[in-house]
Amino acid sequence: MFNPFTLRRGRVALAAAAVFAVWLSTSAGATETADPAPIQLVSVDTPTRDHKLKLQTLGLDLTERADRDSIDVVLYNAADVATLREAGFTWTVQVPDLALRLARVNKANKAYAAANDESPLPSGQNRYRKLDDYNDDLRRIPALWPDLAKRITLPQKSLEGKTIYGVELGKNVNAPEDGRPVFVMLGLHHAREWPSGEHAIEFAYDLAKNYGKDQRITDLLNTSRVIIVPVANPDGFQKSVDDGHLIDLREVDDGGTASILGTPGNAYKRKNCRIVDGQEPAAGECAAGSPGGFGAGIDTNRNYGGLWGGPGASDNAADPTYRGAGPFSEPETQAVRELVSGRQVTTLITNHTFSNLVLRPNGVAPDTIGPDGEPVGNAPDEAAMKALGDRMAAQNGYTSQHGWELYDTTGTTEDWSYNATGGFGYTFEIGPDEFHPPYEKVVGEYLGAGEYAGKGNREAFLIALENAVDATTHSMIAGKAPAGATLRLKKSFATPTWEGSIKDTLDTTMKVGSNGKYTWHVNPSTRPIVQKRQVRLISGDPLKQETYSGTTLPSQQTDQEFVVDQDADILEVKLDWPTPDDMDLYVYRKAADGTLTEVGSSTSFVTEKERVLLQNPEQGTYVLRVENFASVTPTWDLTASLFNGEDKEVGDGLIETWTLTCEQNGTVLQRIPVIVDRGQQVKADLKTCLSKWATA
Ligand code: 0X9
Ligand code: ZN
Repeated sequence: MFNPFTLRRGRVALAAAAVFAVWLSTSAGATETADPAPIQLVSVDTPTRDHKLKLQTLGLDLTERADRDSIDVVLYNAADVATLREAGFTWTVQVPDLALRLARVNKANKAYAAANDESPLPSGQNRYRKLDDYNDDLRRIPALWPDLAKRITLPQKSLEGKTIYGVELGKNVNAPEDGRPVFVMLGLHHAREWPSGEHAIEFAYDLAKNYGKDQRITDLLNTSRVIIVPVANPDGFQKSVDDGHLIDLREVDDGGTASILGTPGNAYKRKNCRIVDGQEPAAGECAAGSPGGFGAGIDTNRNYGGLWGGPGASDNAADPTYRGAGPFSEPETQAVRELVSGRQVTTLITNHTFSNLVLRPNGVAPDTIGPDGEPVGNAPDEAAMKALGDRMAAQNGYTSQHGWELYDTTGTTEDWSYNATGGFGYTFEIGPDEFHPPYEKVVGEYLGAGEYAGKGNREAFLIALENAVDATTHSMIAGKAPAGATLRLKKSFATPTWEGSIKDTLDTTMKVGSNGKYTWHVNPSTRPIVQKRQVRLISGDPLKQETYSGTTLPSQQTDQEFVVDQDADILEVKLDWPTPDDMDLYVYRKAADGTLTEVGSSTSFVTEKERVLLQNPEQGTYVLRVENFASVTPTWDLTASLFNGEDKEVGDGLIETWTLTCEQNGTVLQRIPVIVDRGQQVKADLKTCLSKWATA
């Protein structure tokens, strides 16, 4: 097996927790050889979307932290550095040695815990939890609030056989389902993103503690059920957090003589514990991992079924975004799938770190041609999801944007859950710049700090929960039915993957109350993915067209001016060249003083040609810039055209139904189809069921 650690001369093995190695320095100032290259966090210069997309093709470990001109990337070894350099990128080092950084964070965390018996968090927690701590909390919360909270067990165990626990909260939580809408919060899909679990479990404490004291929270838990699964990837998280806590490079800061040294082990592990597709990991195999713990496993956030296998997910098992052998091949994603398919989840948040973002569907850009041959477009609920995302992001100063705005992804949690169920779904990327920052920062992100004091993710989560109960953002079915009857809403359909489809079944139940009336908060009967979506397409012959040819040497650029001298719906700029290499295209608006503002750039991968589309281009001068990023063949053709546009509805425009059944002891007494749109309330008195029930 590959040994992830390199022994340092003059150091003797002292202790090993699992396979995480710790060494004791026996001689101060020993000459060190064969040190493993430190794991670094760097900011790669990516001034255009094309650079960003190109960076994504290199198999490196991209974070979500980016600004207009850069993306943060984790570099694990000399090979990663070489990959970046050979692709022509430049970068700035943010954290030169993540193990050292972790040693400092651990030190700060010890000091924080020593100085604060309790933090101001709802639970008073003052340090990062380990897996057992989460499992203790998931027992403790129901023990403390037995009528309000119950522990739940997800229907699948992790690959290493760990039970995935959650907690369900709501008034009379132990009574059968009574039609209240469900809010789901998930943490720790990615092993190293420790705050994502902390915020989830703290929200559970927050709700439980404040029920009956805070009117807003009381109302929310009277009218909803909240399901919180803080650790969706327990195998990976355990490796990351256990190794991370061990790092104690104490001589680095204080110059002590005896030093405990370690590599980061799995502290920066991202994925799950699938080492070989289709096989369960052997004992200890996952922990042995790979340098930094990053290589091994499947990215659970690329393994969901929605558009599985499409852009922004890798088919290479060594890559950080490895999608796995097939949609939902992993028990951890299957567990979440079954949870979400078995309840009416009207709003879902999946927590990650980092980059201070609130991301909403879709995971790929609207002009991406989807598996149906049409542009994917925006989500049909874009306006409402944007409004909610913006409101949540404002509580912590986060940026609210589409998932795809930084880089494409397919197979993510909310892209599946939203498109399969219609429940609104968001990814929170918690914290500005680290996977697991000093714990005090985690406290601040939750409660809000500085100008966000008293808001923070706590307030954002409460806003999300308010959305979950707000019937105008989902659907309702109500009517008369026999007291005590089980009602079932069921729907089976094909969820498109990138190259085919998988069968999904939503199957949810509730029990009719003693008054013989029911009100069921549900998701719309028609899924977003089959609804019509608006896409603006080119119509007719060009109003104006210019073609240019040129030559640009590698790493050089050529500018070409084009004047928009009439009203047009669309400006299309196309760049073509003879061989499948990489040329990039940028379009700038030229101001009167000659300054250039980028208004578009091409979005292609290495083997595709470049194309920019601008809607309603302002009249004036545009600069079309051709950059030879890596192409050996420097000749190109450029075409700029003005067109009238046509708004096209794409998508099947299907109307789907729920099948509503009324059951007595498992026997179906009535079955009806129900069509209900978002924001709509449908009345369905189950008269046949009532009459049969009476005689049964
Ligand atoms: O890449 C991911 O899975 C998420 N970011 S992270 O750094 N926590 O790994 C983002 C998922 C959704 N984001 C996009 N569609 N870009
Ligand atoms: Zn993540």
